[in-house]
Amino acid sequence: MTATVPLAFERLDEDTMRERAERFLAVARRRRSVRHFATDPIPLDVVERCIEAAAQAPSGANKQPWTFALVTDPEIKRRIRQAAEAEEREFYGGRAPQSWLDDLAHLGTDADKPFLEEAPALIVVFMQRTSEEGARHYYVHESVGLATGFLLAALAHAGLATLTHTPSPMGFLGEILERPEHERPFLLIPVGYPTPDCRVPDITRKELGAVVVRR
Ligand code: IYR
Repeated sequence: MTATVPLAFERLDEDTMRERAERFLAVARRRRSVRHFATDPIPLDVVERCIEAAAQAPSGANKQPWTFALVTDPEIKRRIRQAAEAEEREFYGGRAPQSWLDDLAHLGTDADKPFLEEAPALIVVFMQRTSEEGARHYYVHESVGLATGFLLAALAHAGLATLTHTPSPMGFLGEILERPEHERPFLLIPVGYPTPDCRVPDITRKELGAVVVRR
């Protein structure tokens, strides 16, 4: 048993709780996946603070099985774009079953991924399947998923746009970013400002009644 410390927890009055829940819901509602990024620079110190927020997520046995590669080097972004587009051409050109392509049609996506160069930063989230020494990690997908959720929320809250991009397969990210064998790419997240004329698909989220069951 490790030593314990007093919990830092503030009980809020209910009106304050409601106000904060509403404000966070507004941030979550406004967040949309963006595929058209301005090339304007972004404050990287803000992005780093958001990565720190992500790294506060709970994880199996507190192993914190994640690495965030923050990529701003134009040459590395170019290599990532080239490799991603090569995989995506295979995906759109026959690897994906027609039913999958049908499900994506309303998003208007294709194999061209200019945002991988246009966005001023890419965050590549890696999951550590084991520790560097080969010790066991637990609930790795759940843990890294939680940290990634924290990251997307923190970036949206800080005023930055993101895309959750999953070129498949994405083993090339470990190679280009020279990550060790025990790490596997989890998600590729372009970060930046949307272009002024950015448009997004006209989609909606399910209403509360469709996602909650009360017992
Ligand atoms: N990885 C491809 C295809 C794609 C798959 C899903 I599921 C999406 O929600 C969106 C796209 C691409 O990025 O184009």
